[in-house]
Amino acid sequence: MNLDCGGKSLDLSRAVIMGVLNVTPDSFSDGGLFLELDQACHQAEYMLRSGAEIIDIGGESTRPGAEEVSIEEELNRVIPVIEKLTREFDCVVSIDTSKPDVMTEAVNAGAGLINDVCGLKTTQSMQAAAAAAVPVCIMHMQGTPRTMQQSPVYDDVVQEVKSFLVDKAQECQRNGIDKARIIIDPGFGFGKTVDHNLSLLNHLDVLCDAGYPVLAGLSRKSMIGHLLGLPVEERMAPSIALAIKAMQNGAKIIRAHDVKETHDAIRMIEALEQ
Ligand code: 9MG
Repeated sequence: MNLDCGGKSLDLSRAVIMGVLNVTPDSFSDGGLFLELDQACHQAEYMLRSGAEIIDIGGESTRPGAEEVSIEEELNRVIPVIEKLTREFDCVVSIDTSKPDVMTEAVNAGAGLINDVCGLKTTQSMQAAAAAAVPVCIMHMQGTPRTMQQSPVYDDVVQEVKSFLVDKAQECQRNGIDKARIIIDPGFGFGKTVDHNLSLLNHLDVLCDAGYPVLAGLSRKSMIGHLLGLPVEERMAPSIALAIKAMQNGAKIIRAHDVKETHDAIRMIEALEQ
């Protein structure tokens, strides 16, 4: 299955890696390391050389309790990076935002995918994504980034997340977003306890059965800290283990910070399974 990202095609017959590039001063796991334009582009280049096929650029942290950022500030952070990356590299750039104006400007600047952790919650974001005519990743979140980890509750997390995503995908199609442009994502860590995350990961095939490519973002997430007691800077190996599990359960896009290591591990598993 191919995903047409504004002229660049992604082959999703096997799992591809989306490298994380945060251009925020407060991002939870890399602390705004890549704030400067040149540094950001060097990091992106390293991720592309290491096997990333998508670079996901975020100008506002989604970590619980993070400061909100104005549209202007978010645009100032992401647009120069998108322009430089799309000028210099042959890659798919994804814009991690929930703001309709940022979606529009980012796609005008060359972004080929919209990644909205709020799942196109507002009419304006739905309209902006429809007009942008690039693929959209709709993610499930219970609550808001500020409140999401305050006792999330589900009767059946897998079925509830699946039905939210299927309903949302249908709403997207009613609003003019082609089915072939929709990616779904259970939103690991977004309004979920460790048990909820484990159920979703172990039953990811149930989400895949909905008929949309599934994106999994597990890299460096706090569930690793809860399960293994490791700080963020020591979560690479468990993140890779989770990425492999997600791939084996059907995920087609793996969102990762440690691209080279994740890519090598995934390709090795594929080689073993061939
Ligand atoms: C921006 N961001 C942080 N975590 C994420 C996840 O799990 N999925 C997606 N789509 N985006 C994420």
